Formats: sequence, structure tokens, C-alpha cells
Amino acid sequence: MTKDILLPDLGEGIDLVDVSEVLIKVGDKVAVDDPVIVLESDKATMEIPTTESGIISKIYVKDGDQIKAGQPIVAVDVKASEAPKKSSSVPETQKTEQKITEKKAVAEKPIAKQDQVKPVAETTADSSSQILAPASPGVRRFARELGVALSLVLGSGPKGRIIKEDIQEYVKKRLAAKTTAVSQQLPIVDFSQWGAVETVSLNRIRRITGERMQLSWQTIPHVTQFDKADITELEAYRKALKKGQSAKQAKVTILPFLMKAVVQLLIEFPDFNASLDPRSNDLVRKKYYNIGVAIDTPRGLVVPAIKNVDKKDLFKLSEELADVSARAREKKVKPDELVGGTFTISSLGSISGTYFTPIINLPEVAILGVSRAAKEPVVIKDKVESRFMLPYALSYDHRVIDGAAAARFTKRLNELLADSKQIAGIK
Ligand code: CAO
Repeated sequence: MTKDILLPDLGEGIDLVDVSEVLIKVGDKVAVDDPVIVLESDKATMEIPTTESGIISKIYVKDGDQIKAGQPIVAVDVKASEAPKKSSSVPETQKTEQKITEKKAVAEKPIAKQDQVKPVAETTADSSSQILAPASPGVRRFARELGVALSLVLGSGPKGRIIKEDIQEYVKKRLAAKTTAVSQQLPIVDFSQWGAVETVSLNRIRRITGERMQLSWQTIPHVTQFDKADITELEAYRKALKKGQSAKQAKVTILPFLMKAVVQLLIEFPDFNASLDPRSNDLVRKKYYNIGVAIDTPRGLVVPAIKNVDKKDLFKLSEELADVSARAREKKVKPDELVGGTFTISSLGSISGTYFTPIINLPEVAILGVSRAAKEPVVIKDKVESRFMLPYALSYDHRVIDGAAAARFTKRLNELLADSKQIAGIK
């Protein structure tokens, strides 16, 4: 008996997606959960597994096809074979795994269910892909082959459409820039001449994050403004809130307070919730408030955007944060959750440190880097008091934001954070 394996729903907002690789061929034996194809969007690479064991009798898709949920991917002859389980090592599975490893764009384990599609290679701080680039499937494929993120390419076709020549031009420029800016200056050193070394290849997330960070650092004139907020009352209020929570509820940390305060500020200072259009150099102010949150995962940084933060209360935000950070660490964030951010918060507060200089999450224009709050002596009306102080840093794009505006922003942030009830009341 033959069964068609259908493409599962990939999550809100994802309609068509490109097939970047077919991992099996007709006649291959597969077990439940074996990946059969790899899909690729601008933001993520996803393995799609089979939900049936057996022999592949038909493949409906090929590399470069655009497919949508519900469409058949492969047909499996379920009676034709006693297909082995994933744990048993059969040649076909090994081959598939080997292929995947070679690609360096896949997860270590297959995913459990077909409907739990996991992004395995999110572009972490790559919120620039939120400017979805119009391009034909052929051009997308060409870009993919060269490892070019379409979001970085300026389209010269009609209505800004990206054409093949744009990709070639982009690659030429990047190569030239790399040669002069980086490669020529960096000596290649054989470290093994002084002792044992180990060479580890960076996973895709770290490579993409690195590229994005480098691009942001090299193209945006960053300025970082440091400040400290007195969150003594906020912390007391937060602890009281926590006490009233049931065990089932996600704990309210400082982060949701910061998200609410930041959104209030983005409303008051719209230039901070904007992007520069690289074609016209116009400032595009966004009227929605999606806060990217940097999440530390074993594979590197992942930055999902919590959507419409202005419409959510502290409990809802805590719930979403707990959920998305758990899923980010389990590689279960969906591609559409990684796009659409308008401002990013990177919090190292639960770990350690006093100040760091966050790199702007391109194409946003500012980012808040939060360090660990601690009690310290503060002079208030000539008296020394113990206050709970939160050190933070605001990095901003000086092409868009002036120092005075940034100082007003942080001053106002301090005011808001000193008034936790006001934050809690912001709907
Ligand atoms: N000061 C003092 N304590 C803080 C704090 C701060 N700024 N921020 C968080 N904490 C406390 C929390 O309140 C919580 O304490 P309680 O148990 O008493 O409530 C504890 O630290 C643990 O917090 P958490 O990590 O579970 O939750 P969070 O909301 O603060 O952070 C997340 C969530 C996902 C942002 C975090 O887990 C994380 O991944 N941080 C790292 C981000 C990162 O790597 N950024 C760097 C990017 S540049 O390379």
C-alpha cells in the first residue's frame, strides 16, 4: 500500500517555501522521522521527515520547487519493506545523515512528528530578512547556491525585484570588500607549531550571526549610551507579583517590564522604531511594536521577535518569553517567529556583568543591552541609600539618532522603570 506524505503546516505567514534539497531517491528505505527533504526560507532551513516507514516509491518534488502545506512530497510503499528504526544504522539512513552533516545546515536528530517542523538554522540576529526581498525562484536558488542572504541585496529590477545580476554585483562587492578589509590584514597562522590545537567548524547559526554582526558593525556608525535605572520599586512589585502567581504561570522576570517600558518609549520616540531604506535613505517608521529578544542557546544566539508587545500585559509577555526561549533551545522556533522585529533587547541580566556594547540588529536602528541589577549605595537627597540599580546600554545608529535623542530616551527609560505600576498599567 502506498501512502503520500504531505507537507505539514509550517506556521503562520509561511505560504510558499523552497525545496533546497531532496534527501532520498526512489527505492530508498525510510523509517518514521527520517528526513526526506530540506526546505529553505530566507530565515531558516527545515528538515521534513516522513511519517511512514517503507520504500520511497515516488518523489513529487525536486530541488528548487516552491511548495505549500498539504502538497504531497513523496509516496511511501509501506508494505514493501520492514523499514528499520532511526536508531538502527542502515546504510540509507547513514547516507542521509552524512549528506545532512556535509551540508552543515541540519539538526543532529530527526524531529519527532511531521507537524513539529523545526527550524534548524535560524538566521539569528538577521531581522533584515523581514524586508522580504522579491525575487524569482531561480534567483533565490542562485543566491542560495552562493550563500547570499537575499535580504542584503538591493534589487534593480521592476519594483525593486532582485535579478541575477544584482546577486553577482553583491558577491563582487563583498569579495572586494573582504579582500581589502579583512583577508589582506589577517595573517594565516599555523598555531600547531606551538602545541596541540583543535579545529572546530562553526555551525550555521554562528556563521550567519557572525556575518550579520560584522555587516552591522561595519556599516552602521554605532554609538553606545550607558545608564543605570533605579528599579528598587520595580523589583519589589515584581516579587509581589511573583508571589501571587500560580505554579503553572510563567514567572515574571525583569525582561517583560523592560519590553513594556521600551514599547512606551518607541511610541514616544518613533525614530527608534524605524529602519533606513538602503535604496532611498528614507527612514521607515513602523507603527507596530515587535520586540526581538536575544536568546542564548547551545547552538548560538537566536532572536525571535515577540509580536505586538504594546497589546500584551506582563503575564502574557512572560508566558510568550518562557515558551519561545524553551523552544529556541529545543530548535523548535518557526521561521515566521524570527522575522518582523522592530527593536531588540539583549539581556545578560540573569548571568553577570556590568555593561556591554550590543551590536544593532540590522536593519533596526537601536538595541538595548541589559546587564545584571544589583544593590548599591546611591546618594538621594544627601543621604546614602541602598538601591537596586540596573545597568544598561543603548546602542544606536548615529545616522538616524542623535546623541541628545538617545540621552532623552535613556532618561525617560529610567523614569518609566522607576514607576513599575505605570509600566504594568501600559496596555
Ligand atoms: N538583573 C538581575 N536579575 C535578573 C536580570 C537582571 N537584569 N535579568 C534577569 N534576572 C533574574 C530573573 O529575574 C530571574 O530571577 P528570579 O528567578 O528571581 O525571577 C533569573 O535572573 C533568571 O532569569 P531568566 O534567564 O530565566 O529570564 P529572563 O527573562 O531574564 O531572560 C532570556 C530570558 C531568554 C533572555 C535569557 O534566558 C537569555 O537567554 N539571556 C541571554 C541573552 C544573550 O545571550 N544576550 C547576549 C547577546 S550578545 O551576544
